[in-house]
Amino acid sequence: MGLLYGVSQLRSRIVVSLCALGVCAASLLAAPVTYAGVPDPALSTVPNVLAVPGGSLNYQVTIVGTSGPIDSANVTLVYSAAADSILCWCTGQTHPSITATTNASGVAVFSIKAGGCANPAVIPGGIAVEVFVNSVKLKEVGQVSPDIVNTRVAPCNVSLSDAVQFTFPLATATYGFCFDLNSDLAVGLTDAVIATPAFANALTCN
Ligand SMILES: [Ca+2]
Ligand SMILES: [Ca+2]
Repeated sequence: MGLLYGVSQLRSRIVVSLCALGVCAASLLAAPVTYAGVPDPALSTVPNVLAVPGGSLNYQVTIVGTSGPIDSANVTLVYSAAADSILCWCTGQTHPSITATTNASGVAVFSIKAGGCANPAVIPGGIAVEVFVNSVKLKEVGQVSPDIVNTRVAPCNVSLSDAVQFTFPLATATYGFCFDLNSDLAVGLTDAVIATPAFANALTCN
């Protein structure tokens, strides 16, 4: 923020100086200031983290700046201590920080081997997952998973108890943070499509 303010100030000073010399040009005043490679939260797509025991569901983010998609950006998910402690982590899954890199379309794909739901609204401190792009914080999100009844210690598993929890919200399109697997702020068929294979295959991990 300090750097952006500094650049803006400097530009203002240059404009004032040139105006004082009588060469103040409308085009100079109207010159757009863009910062290539700086992610814009409003243009980027960062849904709640989707995780499942075994990691067979992809979690995808798209990082976009004012100049378009940002290639080769380092995207890091940082779980708060509170969230980290209530989720179920498969052995071998690094945490609380997980990193992936964007491609030319600005897309970074994670395959997170974990279970459990982390709703920031009900977590001590109010933060579940912070999303950093090239070390700059872009957004705070939560985590969702078909493994909603989670054991908190491996083995993590998707079983009948999880399916039972999902049945009513999916059947009645009743919104709940933990049941909205695709982060569209609704619970329905698209979430069922994501969850059903996890239930059918009883996904698990040690
Ligand atoms: Ca479970
Ligand atoms: Ca949904």
